[in-house]
Amino acid sequence: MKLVVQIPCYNEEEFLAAAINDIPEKIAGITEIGIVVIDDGSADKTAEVARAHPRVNKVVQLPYHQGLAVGFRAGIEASLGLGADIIVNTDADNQYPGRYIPELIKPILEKQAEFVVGARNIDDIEHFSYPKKLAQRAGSRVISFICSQPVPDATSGFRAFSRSAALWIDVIASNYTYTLETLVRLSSHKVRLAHVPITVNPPIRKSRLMGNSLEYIAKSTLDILTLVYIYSPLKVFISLAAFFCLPGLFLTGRFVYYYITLTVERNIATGYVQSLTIGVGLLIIGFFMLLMGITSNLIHTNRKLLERLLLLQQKDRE
Ligand SMILES: Nc1nc2c(ncn2[C@@H]2O[C@H](COP(=O)(O)OP(=O)(O)O)[C@@H](O)[C@H]2O)c(=O)[nH]1
Ligand SMILES: [Mg+2]
Repeated sequence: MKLVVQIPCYNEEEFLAAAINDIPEKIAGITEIGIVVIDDGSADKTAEVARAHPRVNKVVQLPYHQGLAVGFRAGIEASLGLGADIIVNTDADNQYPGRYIPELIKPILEKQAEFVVGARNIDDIEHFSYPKKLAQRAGSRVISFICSQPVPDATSGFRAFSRSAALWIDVIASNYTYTLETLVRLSSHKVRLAHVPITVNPPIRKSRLMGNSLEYIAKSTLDILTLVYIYSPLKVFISLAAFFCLPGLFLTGRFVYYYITLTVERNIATGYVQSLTIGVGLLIIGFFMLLMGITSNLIHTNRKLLERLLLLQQKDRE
């Protein structure tokens, strides 16, 4: 059973060696441990540090800076190429203690799950600001809703994938993070998900990914919205159709009720033309939302077919 630990990096010459040294050299149930470092066009000596480290098996060097999602995906391909049965993703700043790796991969070794997330207790993390904690919790709730199962820590970068789960991985909705999309995508393919509680090391530098809490919240919200309409378009457009159709029906019904009870039965002239105009307008918008939902669901079905073709292509390469 071969484990490959991948570390996506951007300007990590200072901290990378410590993160690699923290990875256990022996793990029960694992016969070989490989390490892949992905250098995403760093301006410093990240790639040199990685190549000089005796435990690193492969350094993937992207020709220019492309963002964490691209680096993560390149790492998954390289790890699969090295014959990994299990892939662990971790950070170069040694945020996730290497001693948790055996626990992280345990559900995969025991065939209980194919995808395991190291879940931090967000409330206990002192260096997270209050808005960041709020955003984390809200994000995890929305992702739990989309995935139809509880996801306690949706943005943790400490994860383990079985080979079969890793074959499904792709990131199309964001170029700065893979964390949310892998959860949504793999659970849409019924990959079994598990969560292992972990603690984190205190930060040794500022986040490379997020400048401040506001940026974090804005980017995560945009990511979640993109994921919802890519992966659950019917839910989005049916909700929008209901949002317009329900008041539309009410207003149109109001007009019809008064027209029948007053004008038809008692011959009293009634107004309520505004209700009719606005009601019909809303119904028309709602109807178009429904059509959009059907069209986007067809596109969604096509995407699923493409994903299946990509999977077959991956399997063919093996
Ligand atoms: N490939 C790539 N990796 C990145 C990029 N930004 C951050 N990383 C890596 O992603 C991991 C997490 O980054 P970090 O700054 O610790 O994010 P945080 O823990 O969410 O604050 C680290 O290993 C970084 O080197 C990027 O633009 N490209
Ligand atoms: Mg970090």
